[in-house]
Amino acid sequence: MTVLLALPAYNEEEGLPLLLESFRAEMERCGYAARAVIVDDGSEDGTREVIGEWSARLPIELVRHATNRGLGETIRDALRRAGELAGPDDVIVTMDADNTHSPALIPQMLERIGRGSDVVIASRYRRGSRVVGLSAFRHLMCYGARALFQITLPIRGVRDYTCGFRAYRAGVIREGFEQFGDSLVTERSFACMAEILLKLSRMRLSFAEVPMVLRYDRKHGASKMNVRHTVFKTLGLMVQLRIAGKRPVSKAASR
Ligand SMILES: Nc1nc2c(ncn2[C@@H]2O[C@H](COP(=O)(O)OP(=O)(O)O)[C@@H](O)[C@H]2O)c(=O)[nH]1
Ligand SMILES: [Mg+2]
Repeated sequence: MTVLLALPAYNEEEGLPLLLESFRAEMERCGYAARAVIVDDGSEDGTREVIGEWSARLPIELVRHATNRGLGETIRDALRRAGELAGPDDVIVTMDADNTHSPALIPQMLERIGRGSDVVIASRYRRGSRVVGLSAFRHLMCYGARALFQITLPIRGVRDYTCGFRAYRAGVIREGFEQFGDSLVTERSFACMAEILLKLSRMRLSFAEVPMVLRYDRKHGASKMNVRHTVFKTLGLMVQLRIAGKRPVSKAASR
């Protein structure tokens, strides 16, 4: 089994090397084969150089966007490429590239996949979860999103719809693209994380969560999330998917 790390990266020269080092060390400690797909979304800082340096220490496939296209297209390209590269027993892990998520949680996520889950979310809303360093305002926004999603579009086993730290059985991602094509991810904004989950939930999968400690205090620089825009887009997504219903959707019907 290989762990394929699929990373969206936009101007992450500070966090990315720290994340890659702890990922590599954790995979080595547990004896997992590891590789990474990193989509550099038109970064203007040293992200590309960091990836170049790290390619000698970890098998990395770099996908480059010439200009900044936003998280949606970036995570879509990362997942699609990881799905193409993955073998049948492999696991695809997505994380933020800003070193606020800890790879030490990956073995627990893999264990849940080993026990039959298809998608495992590192969740901020389980016993033992903790969020360090996030503003009260962002807390409130995240909590509001959680409450609204759980009421309007519940998925069994899911409380954290928006966190970017997840493990997917590789076949789930391949099947997701077969079913939905590019429309697996249509949101450009941060709302794409919820969109992916809600679309996959139409495929009769098993979802699980493990408690995460989010170390937002480790973040270098400001968040790239435009909160107002994200709230607006997220509400739009809720309405759209709520109207579409939760029935299984074929590729043709989802276009
Ligand atoms: N491709 C792309 N990735 C982005 C963009 N903005 C943020 N990201 C990536 O998305 C992830 C989440 O962004 P981040 O700033 O950590 O958001 P926060 O943790 O919610 O405040 C990180 O890996 C970023 O590099 C963007 O415009 N394009
Ligand atoms: Mg982050």
